Amino acid sequence: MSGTDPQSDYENYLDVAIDIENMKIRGAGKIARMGAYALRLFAEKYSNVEAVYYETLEKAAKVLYDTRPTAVSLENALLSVLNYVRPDEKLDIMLSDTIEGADIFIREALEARDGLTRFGASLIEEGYTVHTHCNSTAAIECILRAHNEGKTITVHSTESRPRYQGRITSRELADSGIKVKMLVDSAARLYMDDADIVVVGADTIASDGSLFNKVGTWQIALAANDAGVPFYTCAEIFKFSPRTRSGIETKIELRDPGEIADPGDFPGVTILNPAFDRTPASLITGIITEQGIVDPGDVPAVIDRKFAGKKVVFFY
Ligand code: RUB
Repeated sequence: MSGTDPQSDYENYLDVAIDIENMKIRGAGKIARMGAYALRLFAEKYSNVEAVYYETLEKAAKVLYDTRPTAVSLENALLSVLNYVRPDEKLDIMLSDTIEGADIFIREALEARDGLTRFGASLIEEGYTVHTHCNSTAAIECILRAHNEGKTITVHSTESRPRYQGRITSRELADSGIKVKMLVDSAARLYMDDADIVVVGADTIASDGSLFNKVGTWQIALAANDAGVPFYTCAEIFKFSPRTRSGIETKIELRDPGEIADPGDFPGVTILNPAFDRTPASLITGIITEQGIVDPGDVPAVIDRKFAGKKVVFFY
């Protein structure tokens, strides 16, 4: 999960796509950086002088986009590279622009994540119990920063069935010396009375201020609301969805039922495996970004500022 992830050993952009799809590469921030890196790789290895480069680049971006359609971070990373390349340029310029566009996105994405931790950590006070869900690097970095500032913190970490990313979070925070209590997802309400704040990650912030994040987040937000606990999501602004401004909805990724149980053991049963859910704006206290804490009602203005003049609908 470090800042060095894109310098990995991949030979081909398709291998990156495969590993995003099978979740070897996961988490909204990381898949975005690796998506940009995959287009960089595409340009580095490009040898097909017969084809129209920009069209093949768009096709490669579409293949990458289709791997995890809920996280707008990936889509925005790909758009950011595509927007950086001018289709009427000479091939060598387009190739070097693809590489430069990817590098810029990756650098700015990491800066954004680092930037938001200042605001996230300031919300976590001495002696707080923080509830988090799944495995969000942005949320973890906020918690670690508060811990490194000398605050004594306890973390409640829901394990996040079926892929158990919450276990990664629990180990990571415990290894850093933070007191962690891990609970099954369905115990979230039971222990919410002991929490002071909820801090989770984000795959997409839609224009109505709602949050798409790991399935179970919505229930945690409802539990927090019921218990009077503030609920925050960490979202670098590249996780805000400009396309939802024009009414194109965010799809919830449905994954293989086999991740939950062997369908052969349940004849006649349909196993549902949504990877994400949508938490409405009314349950969100604030969105922790690199620009400060954003009120869900201010999301359209943030989107309009960030994406002004950019082409934002490619894959629909
Ligand atoms: C991970 C998840 C994370 C967000 C944010 O889901 O929902 O909360 O992606 O992560 P999955 P980050 O494991 O299915 O990718 O803060 O690291 O960008």
